[in-house]
Amino acid sequence: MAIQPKELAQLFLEGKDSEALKEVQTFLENQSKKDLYHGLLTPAMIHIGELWERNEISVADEHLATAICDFVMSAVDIRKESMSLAGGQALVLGVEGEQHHLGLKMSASVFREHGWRVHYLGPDLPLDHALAAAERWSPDVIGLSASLAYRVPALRRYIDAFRGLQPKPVVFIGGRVVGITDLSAFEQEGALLFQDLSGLERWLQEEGGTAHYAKSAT
Ligand code: B12
Repeated sequence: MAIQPKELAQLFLEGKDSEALKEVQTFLENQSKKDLYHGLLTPAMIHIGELWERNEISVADEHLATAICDFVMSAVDIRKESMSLAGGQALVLGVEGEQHHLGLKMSASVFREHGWRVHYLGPDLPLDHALAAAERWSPDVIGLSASLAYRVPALRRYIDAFRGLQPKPVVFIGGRVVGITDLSAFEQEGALLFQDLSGLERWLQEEGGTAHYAKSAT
Protein backbone atom coordinates (compact mmCIF):
# COMPACT_ATOMS: atom_id res chain seq x y z
CA MET A 1 0.00 0.00 0.00
CA ALA A 2 1.23 3.52 -0.82
CA ILE A 3 2.58 5.58 2.04
CA GLN A 4 0.06 7.77 3.84
CA PRO A 5 0.55 11.56 4.33
CA LYS A 6 1.05 11.32 8.11
CA GLU A 7 3.68 8.58 7.67
CA LEU A 8 5.54 10.71 5.15
CA ALA A 9 5.29 13.71 7.50
CA GLN A 10 6.92 11.56 10.18
CA LEU A 11 9.85 10.76 7.88
CA PHE A 12 10.23 14.49 7.20
CA LEU A 13 10.25 15.24 10.94
CA GLU A 14 12.82 12.53 11.62
CA GLY A 15 15.07 14.02 8.96
CA LYS A 16 14.93 10.81 6.88
CA ASP A 17 15.38 12.43 3.50
CA SER A 18 16.56 9.34 1.58
CA GLU A 19 13.67 7.22 2.91
CA ALA A 20 11.20 9.98 2.10
CA LEU A 21 12.55 10.17 -1.44
CA LYS A 22 12.33 6.40 -1.85
CA GLU A 23 8.68 6.44 -0.75
CA VAL A 24 7.88 9.27 -3.14
CA GLN A 25 9.58 7.46 -6.03
CA THR A 26 7.55 4.33 -5.24
CA PHE A 27 4.36 6.42 -5.16
CA LEU A 28 5.19 7.82 -8.60
CA GLU A 29 5.46 4.32 -10.09
CA ASN A 30 1.67 4.20 -10.19
CA GLN A 31 0.50 7.75 -9.77
CA SER A 32 0.99 11.15 -11.36
CA LYS A 33 2.95 14.14 -10.11
CA LYS A 34 -0.32 15.98 -9.56
CA ASP A 35 -1.51 13.08 -7.35
CA LEU A 36 1.77 13.22 -5.46
CA TYR A 37 1.43 16.93 -4.78
CA HIS A 38 -2.31 16.95 -4.13
CA GLY A 39 -2.81 13.63 -2.39
CA LEU A 40 0.43 13.09 -0.50
CA LEU A 41 2.74 16.11 -0.06
CA THR A 42 0.10 18.79 0.57
CA PRO A 43 -1.77 16.80 3.27
CA ALA A 44 1.59 15.84 4.82
CA MET A 45 2.50 19.54 5.11
CA ILE A 46 -0.96 20.45 6.41
CA HIS A 47 -0.46 17.79 9.09
CA ILE A 48 2.91 19.39 9.94
CA GLY A 49 1.06 22.71 10.31
CA GLU A 50 -1.43 21.15 12.73
CA LEU A 51 1.35 19.67 14.87
CA TRP A 52 3.07 23.06 14.88
CA GLU A 53 -0.14 24.86 15.82
CA ARG A 54 -0.60 22.45 18.76
CA ASN A 55 3.01 23.00 19.83
CA GLU A 56 3.77 19.32 19.34
CA ILE A 57 6.70 20.17 17.09
CA SER A 58 9.09 23.14 17.09
CA VAL A 59 9.69 25.75 14.42
CA ALA A 60 13.00 23.98 13.69
CA ASP A 61 11.12 20.69 13.12
CA GLU A 62 8.76 22.45 10.77
CA HIS A 63 11.66 24.02 8.85
CA LEU A 64 13.31 20.60 8.54
CA ALA A 65 10.08 19.10 7.20
CA THR A 66 9.71 21.93 4.66
CA ALA A 67 13.31 21.48 3.50
CA ILE A 68 12.88 17.72 2.99
CA CYS A 69 9.56 18.21 1.21
CA ASP A 70 11.29 20.71 -1.07
CA PHE A 71 14.18 18.28 -1.61
CA VAL A 72 11.97 15.35 -2.67
CA MET A 73 10.01 17.62 -5.01
CA SER A 74 13.19 18.80 -6.71
CA ALA A 75 14.59 15.27 -6.85
CA VAL A 76 11.62 13.92 -8.81
CA ASP A 77 11.11 16.99 -10.99
CA ILE A 78 13.05 15.71 -13.95
CA ARG A 79 12.77 17.97 -16.95
CA LYS A 80 12.76 16.45 -20.39
CA GLU A 81 14.61 18.66 -22.83
CA SER A 82 12.93 17.03 -25.78
CA MET A 83 9.41 17.50 -24.46
CA SER A 84 7.31 19.29 -27.05
CA LEU A 85 6.04 22.64 -25.91
CA ALA A 86 2.35 22.03 -26.42
CA GLY A 87 1.34 24.79 -24.08
CA GLY A 88 2.30 28.37 -23.54
CA GLN A 89 4.61 30.22 -21.26
CA ALA A 90 3.99 30.85 -17.57
CA LEU A 91 5.62 33.09 -15.00
CA VAL A 92 4.98 31.94 -11.45
CA LEU A 93 5.79 33.88 -8.30
CA GLY A 94 4.80 34.61 -4.76
CA VAL A 95 3.79 38.15 -3.88
CA GLU A 96 6.03 40.35 -1.75
CA GLY A 97 6.26 39.15 1.86
CA GLU A 98 4.95 35.68 1.08
CA GLN A 99 7.38 33.01 2.20
CA HIS A 100 5.27 29.88 1.64
CA HIS A 101 6.59 28.48 -1.62
CA LEU A 102 5.90 24.74 -1.89
CA GLY A 103 2.48 25.18 -3.52
CA LEU A 104 3.92 27.63 -6.04
CA LYS A 105 6.66 25.18 -6.90
CA MET A 106 4.09 22.40 -7.34
CA SER A 107 2.03 24.57 -9.70
CA ALA A 108 5.18 25.23 -11.77
CA SER A 109 5.76 21.50 -12.04
CA VAL A 110 2.18 20.85 -13.18
CA PHE A 111 2.52 23.51 -15.89
CA ARG A 112 5.72 21.78 -17.05
CA GLU A 113 4.06 18.38 -17.04
CA HIS A 114 1.62 19.80 -19.57
CA GLY A 115 4.35 21.03 -21.89
CA TRP A 116 4.46 24.62 -20.71
CA ARG A 117 7.63 26.66 -20.46
CA VAL A 118 7.81 27.95 -16.90
CA HIS A 119 9.81 30.75 -15.33
CA TYR A 120 9.66 29.95 -11.63
CA LEU A 121 10.58 33.14 -9.78
CA GLY A 122 9.96 31.81 -6.28
CA PRO A 123 8.26 33.45 -3.32
CA ASP A 124 8.44 37.04 -2.04
CA LEU A 125 9.12 38.79 -5.35
CA PRO A 126 8.74 42.58 -5.17
CA LEU A 127 6.30 44.02 -7.66
CA ASP A 128 8.78 46.07 -9.71
CA HIS A 129 10.88 42.93 -10.32
CA ALA A 130 7.79 40.90 -11.16
CA LEU A 131 6.75 43.52 -13.69
CA ALA A 132 10.22 43.67 -15.25
CA ALA A 133 10.21 39.86 -15.60
CA ALA A 134 6.73 39.93 -17.16
CA GLU A 135 7.88 42.56 -19.68
CA ARG A 136 10.94 40.47 -20.50
CA TRP A 137 9.17 37.14 -21.00
CA SER A 138 5.71 38.26 -22.13
CA PRO A 139 4.06 35.18 -20.57
CA ASP A 140 0.63 33.83 -21.49
CA VAL A 141 -0.12 33.24 -17.82
CA ILE A 142 1.17 34.81 -14.61
CA GLY A 143 0.56 32.51 -11.64
CA LEU A 144 0.49 34.24 -8.25
CA SER A 145 0.57 32.43 -4.93
CA ALA A 146 -0.40 33.66 -1.48
CA SER A 147 -1.15 31.80 1.73
CA LEU A 148 -2.29 34.38 4.22
CA ALA A 149 -5.46 36.47 4.20
CA TYR A 150 -3.52 39.70 4.69
CA ARG A 151 -1.86 39.25 1.29
CA VAL A 152 -5.04 40.38 -0.50
CA PRO A 153 -3.89 44.04 -0.81
CA ALA A 154 -0.62 42.82 -2.34
CA LEU A 155 -2.54 40.67 -4.81
CA ARG A 156 -4.58 43.75 -5.71
CA ARG A 157 -1.40 45.76 -6.47
CA TYR A 158 0.10 43.00 -8.63
CA ILE A 159 -3.08 42.42 -10.58
CA ASP A 160 -3.56 46.15 -11.22
CA ALA A 161 0.03 46.42 -12.44
CA PHE A 162 -0.23 43.38 -14.73
CA ARG A 163 -3.33 44.89 -16.29
CA GLY A 164 -1.07 47.48 -17.96
CA LEU A 165 0.97 44.82 -19.79
CA GLN A 166 0.68 44.45 -23.55
CA PRO A 167 -0.25 41.81 -24.54
CA LYS A 168 -2.23 41.13 -21.40
CA PRO A 169 -1.50 37.81 -19.65
CA VAL A 170 -4.15 35.75 -17.89
CA VAL A 171 -3.59 35.97 -14.14
CA PHE A 172 -3.97 32.84 -12.04
CA ILE A 173 -4.28 33.10 -8.26
CA GLY A 174 -3.52 30.05 -6.13
CA GLY A 175 -2.57 29.22 -2.58
CA ARG A 176 -4.40 28.96 0.73
CA VAL A 177 -5.70 32.50 0.35
CA VAL A 178 -8.15 31.29 -2.31
CA GLY A 179 -9.96 29.03 0.16
CA ILE A 180 -10.00 31.42 3.10
CA THR A 181 -10.95 34.78 1.57
CA ASP A 182 -13.48 36.10 -0.89
CA LEU A 183 -11.56 36.87 -4.07
CA SER A 184 -14.59 37.12 -6.34
CA ALA A 185 -13.70 40.75 -7.20
CA PHE A 186 -10.48 39.50 -8.82
CA GLU A 187 -12.42 36.81 -10.62
CA GLN A 188 -14.85 39.36 -12.03
CA GLU A 189 -11.87 41.24 -13.43
CA GLY A 190 -10.73 38.15 -15.32
CA ALA A 191 -8.30 36.46 -12.90
CA LEU A 192 -8.74 32.71 -12.47
CA LEU A 193 -8.80 31.28 -8.94
CA PHE A 194 -7.35 27.85 -8.16
CA GLN A 195 -7.86 26.24 -4.78
CA ASP A 196 -5.86 23.21 -5.76
CA LEU A 197 -3.91 21.58 -8.53
CA SER A 198 -6.84 19.57 -9.88
CA GLY A 199 -8.42 22.82 -11.08
CA LEU A 200 -5.14 23.86 -12.71
CA GLU A 201 -4.78 20.48 -14.39
CA ARG A 202 -8.35 20.69 -15.71
CA TRP A 203 -7.68 24.15 -17.12
CA LEU A 204 -4.45 22.99 -18.75
CA GLN A 205 -6.21 20.02 -20.33
CA GLU A 206 -9.23 21.97 -21.52
CA GLU A 207 -7.86 25.42 -22.36
CA GLY A 208 -4.09 25.25 -21.93
CA GLY A 209 -3.28 24.32 -25.50
CA THR A 210 -4.87 27.47 -26.81
CA ALA A 211 -3.55 29.78 -24.13
CA HIS A 212 -1.40 31.85 -26.48
CA TYR A 213 -4.62 32.94 -28.15
CA ALA A 214 -6.15 33.81 -24.78
CA LYS A 215 -3.78 36.75 -24.38
CA SER A 216 -5.60 39.92 -25.14
CA ALA A 217 -4.04 42.76 -27.11
CA THR A 218 -6.52 45.29 -25.75
C1 B12 B 1 5.77 25.31 5.99
C2 B12 B 1 5.01 26.45 6.57
C3 B12 B 1 5.69 27.65 6.81
C4 B12 B 1 7.13 27.87 6.42
C5 B12 B 1 7.15 28.16 4.90
C6 B12 B 1 8.42 27.67 4.25
C7 B12 B 1 8.39 27.84 2.78
N1 B12 B 1 9.47 28.39 2.29
O1 B12 B 1 7.44 27.49 2.07
C8 B12 B 1 7.53 29.10 7.28
C9 B12 B 1 8.13 28.64 8.58
C10 B12 B 1 8.47 30.10 6.64
C11 B12 B 1 6.15 29.68 7.59
C12 B12 B 1 6.00 30.95 8.02
C13 B12 B 1 4.77 31.48 8.42
N2 B12 B 1 3.61 30.80 8.53
CO1 B12 B 1 3.35 29.11 7.78
N3 B12 B 1 2.91 27.27 7.37
C14 B12 B 1 3.63 26.31 6.86
C15 B12 B 1 2.76 25.05 6.71
C16 B12 B 1 3.10 24.08 7.83
C17 B12 B 1 2.88 24.33 5.40
C18 B12 B 1 2.71 25.25 4.17
C19 B12 B 1 2.77 24.39 2.95
O2 B12 B 1 3.81 24.28 2.34
N4 B12 B 1 1.65 23.74 2.63
C20 B12 B 1 1.60 22.82 1.52
C21 B12 B 1 1.36 23.59 0.23
C22 B12 B 1 1.58 22.68 -0.95
O3 B12 B 1 0.01 24.04 0.26
P1 B12 B 1 -0.46 25.42 -0.42
O4 B12 B 1 0.57 26.45 -0.27
O5 B12 B 1 -1.84 25.71 0.04
O6 B12 B 1 -0.49 25.06 -1.97
C23 B12 B 1 -1.48 24.22 -2.55
C24 B12 B 1 -2.60 25.02 -3.19
O7 B12 B 1 -2.91 26.17 -2.42
C25 B12 B 1 -2.11 25.30 -4.58
N5 B12 B 1 -1.34 26.49 -4.89
C26 B12 B 1 -0.46 27.19 -4.13
N6 B12 B 1 0.06 28.20 -4.83
C27 B12 B 1 -0.45 28.14 -6.07
C28 B12 B 1 -0.24 28.96 -7.19
C29 B12 B 1 -0.93 28.67 -8.37
C30 B12 B 1 -0.70 29.54 -9.56
C31 B12 B 1 -1.85 27.57 -8.41
C32 B12 B 1 -2.59 27.30 -9.66
C33 B12 B 1 -2.05 26.77 -7.29
C34 B12 B 1 -1.35 27.06 -6.14
O8 B12 B 1 -1.23 24.24 -4.88
C35 B12 B 1 -0.83 23.52 -3.73
C36 B12 B 1 -1.20 22.12 -4.02
O9 B12 B 1 -1.93 21.44 -3.11
C37 B12 B 1 1.33 25.66 6.82
C38 B12 B 1 0.25 24.66 7.20
C39 B12 B 1 -0.82 24.58 6.08
N7 B12 B 1 -2.05 24.30 6.46
O10 B12 B 1 -0.56 24.76 4.92
C40 B12 B 1 1.58 26.84 7.75
C41 B12 B 1 0.63 28.02 7.76
C42 B12 B 1 0.15 28.37 6.36
N8 B12 B 1 1.49 29.12 8.25
C43 B12 B 1 0.89 29.91 9.06
C44 B12 B 1 1.46 31.08 9.64
C45 B12 B 1 0.61 31.82 10.67
C46 B12 B 1 2.75 31.51 9.31
C47 B12 B 1 3.46 32.76 9.83
C48 B12 B 1 2.60 34.04 9.86
C49 B12 B 1 4.02 32.38 11.22
C50 B12 B 1 4.73 33.51 11.92
N9 B12 B 1 4.13 33.98 12.99
O11 B12 B 1 5.78 33.93 11.52
C51 B12 B 1 4.66 32.89 8.87
C52 B12 B 1 4.40 33.82 7.68
C53 B12 B 1 5.56 33.83 6.75
C54 B12 B 1 5.37 34.70 5.56
N10 B12 B 1 5.88 35.94 5.66
O12 B12 B 1 4.82 34.31 4.56
C55 B12 B 1 -0.54 29.47 9.31
C56 B12 B 1 -1.56 30.36 8.61
C57 B12 B 1 -2.79 30.56 9.46
C58 B12 B 1 -3.69 31.61 8.90
N11 B12 B 1 -4.29 32.35 9.79
O13 B12 B 1 -3.91 31.75 7.72
C59 B12 B 1 -0.51 27.97 8.84
C60 B12 B 1 -1.84 27.45 8.28
C61 B12 B 1 -0.06 27.13 10.05
C62 B12 B 1 -1.11 26.98 11.12
N12 B12 B 1 -1.79 25.87 11.15
O14 B12 B 1 -1.33 27.87 11.89
N13 B12 B 1 5.17 28.76 7.39
